[in-house]
Amino acid sequence: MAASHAERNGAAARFRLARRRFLAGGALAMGGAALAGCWKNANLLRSADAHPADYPTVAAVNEMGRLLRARSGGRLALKTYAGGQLGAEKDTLEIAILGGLDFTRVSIAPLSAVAEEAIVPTLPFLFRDARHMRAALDGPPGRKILAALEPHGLIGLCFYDAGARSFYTRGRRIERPEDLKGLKIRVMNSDMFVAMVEALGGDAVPMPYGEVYQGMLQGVVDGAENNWPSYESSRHFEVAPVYSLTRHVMAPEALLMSAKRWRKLSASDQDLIRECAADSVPFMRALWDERSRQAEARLRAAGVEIVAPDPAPFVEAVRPVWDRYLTKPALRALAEEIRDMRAADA
Ligand code: GTR
Repeated sequence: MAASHAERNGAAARFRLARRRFLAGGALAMGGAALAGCWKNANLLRSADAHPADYPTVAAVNEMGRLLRARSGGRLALKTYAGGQLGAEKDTLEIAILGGLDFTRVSIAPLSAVAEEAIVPTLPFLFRDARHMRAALDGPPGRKILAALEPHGLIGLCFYDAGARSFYTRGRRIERPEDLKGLKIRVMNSDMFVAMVEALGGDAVPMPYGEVYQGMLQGVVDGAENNWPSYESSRHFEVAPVYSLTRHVMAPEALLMSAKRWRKLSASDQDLIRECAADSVPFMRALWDERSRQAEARLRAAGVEIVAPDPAPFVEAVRPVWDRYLTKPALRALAEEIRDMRAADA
């Protein structure tokens, strides 16, 4: 059904507000400038990651750095600051936009406040499986989404896998959407995630990843949602040992470069960076598949209680979220282009 003018205006206003909120950070702007001042070696590029050093996203960016160093004859190098050392994803994004950080690897979810196109791959139940997701992101839809970031100060280099996210709680089994009622569920910094959890009946609490363990321990939130590898490496399973396989979102990761830094590079170095980023993707996917299998096996062995709900009522409950975020015809067309990819293409 076509969205009314009022609905379209409402969505646009919500987006502008989210974007303003996102970019309003005086202290961070100063932090960014200070960080930029420390960068002595112009050929050493820095990247940030919320995950620990052994996580597949960090390994993939390190692999990209290895390729970059080798292919530039040692002229360009890349260092990753893992474990959230440079701040939460929202902060590193902001610092990269301001030019204080060269790269950042983040979930695509907080980018929804930067460019509306980034909302599309975070829509619930958009991708059928990993194969569909990879085909969509490697193809024209993925290229459109990465290119949409450029006017907002970020060069979208590539997507990495992040599997499917499922809910986990301190005790309640989530078998039907009603089971989320009255539960405070931590979500990433994304209005779409807030809307999704609310559509399912839960109370959404946006919170940086690094604070979730304590948040659950202290009962500030009752649960969260994430993929197997993050659920394991963050040790969230220790405080929230009931994992319900809702697989509601397959929001990918993105590797981004600061457009300010990008513009200072020669065209050939820009090409080289794009090429090395693209070549790190198959490396990451192989690591990801292996890590997901291992994490699931280790969590099962550790005694996590696993619930396998029927997805149908969850799919039904989040339908209004699609309508709410796809009021612009171009965004709806992008989502439908992905949804309708034939099995042969995906
Ligand atoms: C992980 C993702 C991180 C971060 C985290 C979160 O799956 O890899 O980039 O976004 O989820 O929930 O904040």
